[in-house]
Amino acid sequence: MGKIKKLGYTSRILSMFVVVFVVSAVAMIGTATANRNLDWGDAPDPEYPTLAASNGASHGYSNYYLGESVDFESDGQPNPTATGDDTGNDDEDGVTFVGSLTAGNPVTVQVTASKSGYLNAWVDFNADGDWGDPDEQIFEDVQLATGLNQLSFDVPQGATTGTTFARFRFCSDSGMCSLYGGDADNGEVEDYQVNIENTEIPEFSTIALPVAAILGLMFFFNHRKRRKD
Ligand SMILES: [Ca+2]
Ligand SMILES: [Ca+2]
Ligand SMILES: [Ca+2]
Ligand SMILES: [Ca+2]
Repeated sequence: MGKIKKLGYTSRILSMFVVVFVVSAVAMIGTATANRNLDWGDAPDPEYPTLAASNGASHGYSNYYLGESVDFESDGQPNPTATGDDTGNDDEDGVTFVGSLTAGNPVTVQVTASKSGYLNAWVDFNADGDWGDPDEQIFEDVQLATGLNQLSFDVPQGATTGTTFARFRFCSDSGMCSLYGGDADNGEVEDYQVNIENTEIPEFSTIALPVAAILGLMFFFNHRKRRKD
């Protein structure tokens, strides 16, 4: 009986130790999560998911970033021009559009990566406040090399002319930041205001005069040449 009683006492001590260990481990994980330094976007919210309350994009602070640097914020930094993260240390420095965005045409974009990793990006081509419409994801887990990467994407024929917004997310692994909202273990999010320019053919009156002038000059010189002959 004494032995059984002793075993019961030992197992109670062991159980208590296990409970204390598990509770401490959970508390430590919770503290680590709460204290993570995160990078957030700055596209206007609403409509775009930028703030934590809107399931905005966030990335654990790491050595995977776009451009020359990444900083961390306590929450998204939305403003009307997607420049809320540019104050102080401007870390929105990894993406350069070469030339203008025009409907139906390709655009070159230069993206600088701190390490080899994966890029996902979106442009709100119909300017309806989301990046969820068909063809709005312009890069899907595209592997980047360390340094400068020259990429291109097509602006859809039906893209809405005017101001809209783009989001670029970069991280270490494929699939880690393939959605435009939500948390990723590492990397960076950079949001940009972009302009889709008008490609309409100029009105007849604006092209008729130069064309008439050229034709007139051609006729004049041709006429003079024939008189000399
Ligand atoms: Ca930042
Ligand atoms: Ca950056
Ligand atoms: Ca959209
Ligand atoms: Ca920005």
